[in-house]
Amino acid sequence: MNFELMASMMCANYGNLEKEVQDLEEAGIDSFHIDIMDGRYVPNFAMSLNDMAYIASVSKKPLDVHLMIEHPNNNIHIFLEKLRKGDTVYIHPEAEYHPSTTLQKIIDSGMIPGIAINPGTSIETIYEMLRIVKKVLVMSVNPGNAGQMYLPYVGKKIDNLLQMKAEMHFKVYWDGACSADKITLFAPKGVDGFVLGTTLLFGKDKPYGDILSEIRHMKV
Ligand code: S6P
Ligand code: MG
Repeated sequence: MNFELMASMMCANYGNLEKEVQDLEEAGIDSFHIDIMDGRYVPNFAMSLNDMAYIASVSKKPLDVHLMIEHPNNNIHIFLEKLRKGDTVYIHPEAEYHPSTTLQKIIDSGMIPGIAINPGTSIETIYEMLRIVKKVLVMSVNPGNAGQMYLPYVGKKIDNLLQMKAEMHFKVYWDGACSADKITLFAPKGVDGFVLGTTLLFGKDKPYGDILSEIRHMKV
């Protein structure tokens, strides 16, 4: 079964970020998930513009930039300038008056446009945007922190989105409290990728390579 695995870099060891990036690349990670927070849209500050730019400069792997910031249209160009063509940028539609304008900026700059949808956001409110974006990042925890509990009501929304993805041409990604049982259940249903944080990848007594290889060899 083919699915992507992304490393949630806010969970990485900042004592040696370069080594973390190298180790994850050697372990076979598909992309680096970068959680940018502004302390307003979410009650936390995680990674910064400079963290993102640094990882973009030391890795050839794609970046998966998750903007948890208010009104991204005001300053998204600062992020886009530091990315490489083909990187993905997700915005939260609730954080913007005109999210389709912001998504167009992402497209025009050669990046892959995505939306991140919160546990409490229903598909109906973002329906038209599903025709614009290439990726939908479904939050299975409330945005703002790593290490939270999975919110089970999100599963039904993912099932519903998966019904629509072929006709509307988007991919579906999982973000939050991703455990092995979620991958074995949702990869066969059609979820295209999973963001791995403290639940499955970081802070364990095993090398990243062993963890990623176990995930890829799980029976799904
Ligand atoms: C949360 C953020 C996520 C987390 C990830 C951490 O606001 O968007 O990307 O970093 O969920 O994973 P875990 O396994 O610690 O929940
Ligand atoms: Mg995220």
